[in-house]
Amino acid sequence: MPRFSDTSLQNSKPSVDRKNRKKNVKNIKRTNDPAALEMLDYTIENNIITAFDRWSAQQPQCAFGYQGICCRICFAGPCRIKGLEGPGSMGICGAKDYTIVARNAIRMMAGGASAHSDHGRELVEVLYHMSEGKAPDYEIRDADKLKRVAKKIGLEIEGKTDIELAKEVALAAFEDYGRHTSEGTTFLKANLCEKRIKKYEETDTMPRAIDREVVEVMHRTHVGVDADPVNLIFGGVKCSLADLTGEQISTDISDILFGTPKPVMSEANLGVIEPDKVNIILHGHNPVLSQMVVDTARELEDEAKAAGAAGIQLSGICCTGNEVLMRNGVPIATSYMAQELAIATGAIDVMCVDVQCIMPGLRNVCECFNTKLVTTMPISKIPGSYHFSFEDSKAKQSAEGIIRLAIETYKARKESGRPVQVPQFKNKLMAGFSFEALLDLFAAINPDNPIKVLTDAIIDGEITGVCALAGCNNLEAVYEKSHTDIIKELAKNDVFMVGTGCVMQAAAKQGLMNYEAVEEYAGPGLKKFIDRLYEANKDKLPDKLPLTFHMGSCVDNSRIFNLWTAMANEYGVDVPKVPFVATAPEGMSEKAVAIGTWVIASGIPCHVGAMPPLEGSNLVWSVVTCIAHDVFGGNFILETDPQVAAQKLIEAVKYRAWKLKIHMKTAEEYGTDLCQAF
Ligand code: MSK
Repeated sequence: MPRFSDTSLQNSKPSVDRKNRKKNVKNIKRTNDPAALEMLDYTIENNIITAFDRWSAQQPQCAFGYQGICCRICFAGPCRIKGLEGPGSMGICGAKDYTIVARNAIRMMAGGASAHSDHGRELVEVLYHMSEGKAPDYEIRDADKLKRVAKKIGLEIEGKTDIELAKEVALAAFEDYGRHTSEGTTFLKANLCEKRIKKYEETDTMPRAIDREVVEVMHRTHVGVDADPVNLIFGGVKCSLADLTGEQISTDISDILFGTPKPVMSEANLGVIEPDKVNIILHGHNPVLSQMVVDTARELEDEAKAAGAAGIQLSGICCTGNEVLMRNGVPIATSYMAQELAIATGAIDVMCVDVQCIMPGLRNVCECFNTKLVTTMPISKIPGSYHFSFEDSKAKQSAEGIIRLAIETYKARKESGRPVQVPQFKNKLMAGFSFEALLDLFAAINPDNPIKVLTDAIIDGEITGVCALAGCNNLEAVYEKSHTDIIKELAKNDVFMVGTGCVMQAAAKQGLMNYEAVEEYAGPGLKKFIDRLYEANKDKLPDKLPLTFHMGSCVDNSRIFNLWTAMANEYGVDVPKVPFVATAPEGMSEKAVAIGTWVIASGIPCHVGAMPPLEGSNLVWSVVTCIAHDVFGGNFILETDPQVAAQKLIEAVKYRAWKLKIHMKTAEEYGTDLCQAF
């Protein structure tokens, strides 16, 4: 096989340049999701304004902001870069395009790191309060994971009770937020391979403490501080690795408190809403309250029936949805961009939200349908909504209050006789693939060294490599089409896919997370691999295995990081040599920017399909698409066409597998150590 089968793809520029990215702004039906399309007909007909209308109203968007060359950091501005030369080529302070683009980008990383790690901090507080007897509704649901995490971060576990250990784990996590020394964050270092630790130490990108790195980014981007784009970006990398620390803490502690996910069956898309039941949507990110609602809903089923309902139907949106799907099989209603369309069905009694990715626009749609919008976190309120303040000392009481409000709203809905419009689209799915659950599948084939099942499948050519699917929705692309196009193309080319976040909700909703999709889309090698895993595990699985393996919410990208680290350790190489790629076909949030950055700093090529605001500086563009590869082994692939993007990802993963195989073969043939310099 040649080094690259198509060298035209080895170009850091996107296939369509900025000026030729044409969008039909009058057609707001920008999706391939049949349920969303039906609801858009309904909202258009009934003058209900949603994100799809607002996207159209925002066109054309500001070209300066789109390219990242608008600076609003001080109020001498806003300044824009208006040309290549003269005074208009700089901000008032003299900041050039590269400084402005780099500052804006790393402020996004700090925003993302704050969100993920503050989510983690809530969990650490619950764990700590539980260990002190101050959060009586919580318990340790996975004591084995508690011990594994404790051991991994270097705690002595012998002779300690689970509660004692929980407290020590919580204290170690708190330390990662506010350490004043510079040895690096514990939860990150404990999960990195040796070569990455060295890399981050050499490049001064090892995060010292989460809060400190966020503060440092805010400081260095203040007017009149750091103007060097490369220095700024390295600061952003350090902050993004602090984000990864926060994600690892979130995942580990969620699993300890609520259980480590195992394969579970469910359904996805708006068809999961059942008008004759009390419908509660759980939306946001943090499972501390939503898990309590799930547990309490089972207990209050009879109250719902006494109110005339057929029961309580919970469903999820965004990553709270992913959390309760992974652990409890709660169905997915829809993903980020269609959150208002779920309310427009008229069948939702309560939408309970916590933090992140909650559109303020929900409020107006709720008003049309008498849906109660319930906010639960002190930092996340929406004018006109109900607020049930979450406190971990009385979590169950809050959950009961929310469910009873939904029962009352159901009664009013039925009495009003208001018609509902629930699209009859839904698909079967299998989710619940934590890192541990994946290893468990592999262990049925190789109990002594489970990860070898995956690494060998690549070396033997059964599968091409692995791709992480991650990220959001962005109407810059056609909602969910980029996700589904890329998944189908990767499947055809035998790429094993794991994923998190809203991309996995697209996969689930559109029937790409079940075995039927394996039969329809998988190439022969991928199908053989998935069938082989199923055959070895069929006694303990609820169904045949899916095409795409759902690993959880945004913070659970840490599970994917654990997977590629295990693969690197098994191959005996650093991560940049592992045949692994990543894609965020519709990246949108600051969290996605932070994730993408630590993905490339881990040594993984990362595609982003909605253009981040970087095109205003050729220098910054070349740092993130090319130089990052030289330093960290990973780089961004910024490509808006999903078909071209899929080909670029396939080329990248094939090239890595090709190189690894050659070096492994050579080492074997000559009885030498595996070369580390390729
Ligand atoms: S919810 S961050 S839109 S994945 Fe995690 Fe979806 Fe992106 Fe929010």
